[in-house]
Amino acid sequence: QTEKKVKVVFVLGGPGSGKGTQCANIVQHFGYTHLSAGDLLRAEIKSGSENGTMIQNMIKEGKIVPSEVTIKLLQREIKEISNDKFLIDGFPRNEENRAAFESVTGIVPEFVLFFDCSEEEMERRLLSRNQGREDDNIDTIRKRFKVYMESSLPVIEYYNSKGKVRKIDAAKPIVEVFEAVRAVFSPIE
Ligand code: UP5
Ligand code: MG
Repeated sequence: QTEKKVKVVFVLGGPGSGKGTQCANIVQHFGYTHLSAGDLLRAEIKSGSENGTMIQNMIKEGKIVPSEVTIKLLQREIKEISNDKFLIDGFPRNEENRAAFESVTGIVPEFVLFFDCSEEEMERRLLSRNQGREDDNIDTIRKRFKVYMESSLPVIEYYNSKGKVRKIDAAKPIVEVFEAVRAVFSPIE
């Protein structure tokens, strides 16, 4: 069986930087399929899977779920969905995630969309989101910021050194952020 050839864009940025919001816009305008690693993990908790309790505890502590769990969920979607263009939102979150995804799937991202936003603004957005996410409380938000700075930013730096990062000023209003995002995607479509 031949592996299907897919195009992947990683969508990275801090908690509350607007990854999910802008991915929805990219799906509408450019025909990608949106895979949010966090959404897949939260669905896994709800499904009552054997890993559910472990995932729930990790998310509550803002910690990064073991990569084999996340990669399996992403891989299942990529295999089952009959599209060849995917936005992978919120993954890879550390060096180990990045290296494991590359070696397990053989997929190298086309580029990395990076939403750059201040912690103050991200915190404001997360505290007013009101979607009942168990990690949207000030204690967990602080932990998420710390993990982001220590583990996730180095991944962005790695891709930056390879010339793959497309940096977006994500502190602006949603419509203006999408104008910048559109400018990144338009030339390649
Ligand atoms: N909003 C959005 N854009 C705005 C703008 N320009 N101006 C004003 N408001 C704006 O947006 C957040 C809120 O801000 C919304 O209310 C929105 O309307 C508003 P959203 O688009 O949801 O931001 P996003 O970046 O997607 O924020 P999210 O909270 O989803 O980011 P995280 O990276 O924290 O969450 P994720 O779901 O990716 O991960 C959650 C947890 O899962 C992690 O902490 C970790 O424990 C676990 N996880 C793993 O272990 N491994 C993974 O690979 C992925 C997740
Ligand atoms: Mg999100």
